[in-house]
Amino acid sequence: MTDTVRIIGAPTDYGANRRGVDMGPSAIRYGGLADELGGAGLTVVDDGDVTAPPAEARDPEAEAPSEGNAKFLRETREVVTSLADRVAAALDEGETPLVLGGDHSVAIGSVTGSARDAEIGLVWFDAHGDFNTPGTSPSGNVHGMPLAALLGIGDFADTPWANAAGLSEEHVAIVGLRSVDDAEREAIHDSDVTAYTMSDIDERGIDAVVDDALDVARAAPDGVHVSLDLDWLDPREAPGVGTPVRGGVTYREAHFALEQVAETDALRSLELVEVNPVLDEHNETAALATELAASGLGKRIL
Ligand code: 6HN
Ligand code: MN
Ligand code: MN
Ligand code: MN
Repeated sequence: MTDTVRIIGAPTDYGANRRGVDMGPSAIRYGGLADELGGAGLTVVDDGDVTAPPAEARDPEAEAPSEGNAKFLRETREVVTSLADRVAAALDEGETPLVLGGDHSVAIGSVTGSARDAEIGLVWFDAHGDFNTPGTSPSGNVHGMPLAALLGIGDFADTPWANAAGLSEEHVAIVGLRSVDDAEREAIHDSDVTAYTMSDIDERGIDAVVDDALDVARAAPDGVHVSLDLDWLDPREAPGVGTPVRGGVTYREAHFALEQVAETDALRSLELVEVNPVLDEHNETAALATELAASGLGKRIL
């Protein structure tokens, strides 16, 4: 990665079931992001937010029938298209994009932009598989679908807006799974994605699992995008998320994992998603996100 980080906010909640995650970018900035990154010796440029009108201003019923059981898919498409352009532009300038969500559907834009004219790997730190499609989703929430969208799984096949051309299943690793829907389980098994559950972390330790996940992603020649859903952490450490699941990684495990990311020197782009300040306690999840970003971007203690 380069020493200049470009912050790009994507303030959406179209993809989530709980309102408030659209305030994530503000909360993360307010939580001290620029100071944390500056303290890590990085030059920080803040690009502001991509435009995302509030859900109230949109009509969720106005979907094309082919988009089926997926709420706000059209609005999501608009946001991820402009986000992808911003991410690609930052990379063209030789900067490292840092995307602030917003719900996890924004990853469709971050990864598509990062994979433009490049063959990248992806590490997805999450309690959830995010492997649903409009046809399998139990909720209709697009934040449960971004990985399937990026890989063109199931009814996402041949949807040009969602397919990241420079991303192959063999270069994708999911880490920390503990809440997977039946159809997602099947789709993950049928894919060439590598998936590690919390049990894998219990059994082998965070070091071995994250090393392996990074090896999967680094097999791609042009670097790694890291997508960090804050619900990857245990809700005791990260209460401000819309879909908390008990039994996540600890504060120290999360930091160690992000330090491993920095150590590989393969990071191309990073995103922090699903911080919901309405559900948070004194902005602690947002502040935690800033610390984890600094670790991932190379902060050193000594
Ligand atoms: N996230 N699997 C559930 C669904 O509605 O599809 C939960 C998804 C959560 C997504 O946290 O990014
Ligand atoms: Mn997620
Ligand atoms: Mn999640
Ligand atoms: Mn190691």
